[in-house]
Amino acid sequence: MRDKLINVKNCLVTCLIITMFSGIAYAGPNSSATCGLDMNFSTTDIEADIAASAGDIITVAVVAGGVSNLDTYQAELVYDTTVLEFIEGYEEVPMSGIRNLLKTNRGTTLGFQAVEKEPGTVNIANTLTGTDTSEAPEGSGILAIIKFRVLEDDPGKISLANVHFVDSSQAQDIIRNTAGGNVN
Ligand SMILES: [Ca+2]
Repeated sequence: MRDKLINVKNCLVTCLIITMFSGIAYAGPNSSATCGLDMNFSTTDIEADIAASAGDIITVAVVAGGVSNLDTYQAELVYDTTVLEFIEGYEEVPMSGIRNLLKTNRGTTLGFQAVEKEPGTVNIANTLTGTDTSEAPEGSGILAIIKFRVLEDDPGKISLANVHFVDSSQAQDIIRNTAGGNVN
């Protein structure tokens, strides 16, 4: 009886260790990366809030932090449709000296998109051409620039959802450390 209990216990410990290791194996190199919104792209500080009135146009930057060999990203901006209207998205604004993070190491990108897939949700995605690790950037930078029209004087918010980063060896992470922004 005692041997059986010890066997059951050993089995439970083994199961626990397997679960822990598979958990570690699943977390890729970007598991601790961040993704946040800078509600005013024209200033260098990252602002979580912007003051705006009906009729104003706000330009929001999607900013990644702590990435490792980033090759591809996808994210959703979820916003209040009563307060905000999506206008357009860009991967960078060269005239303002704003380059896309993916191009940091002279790589070229393919298929940037910022598409309103349903009212209140804009999907952004972008990828490096090829999978050259030497072109895949480290660190922090701009993933997208998104313009919204403010429809009401009421406060509204934009949050990030379904953020996925993929590195140059095709290891994919869901980015859980995200930060949205507020229109006041
Ligand atoms: Ca700013």
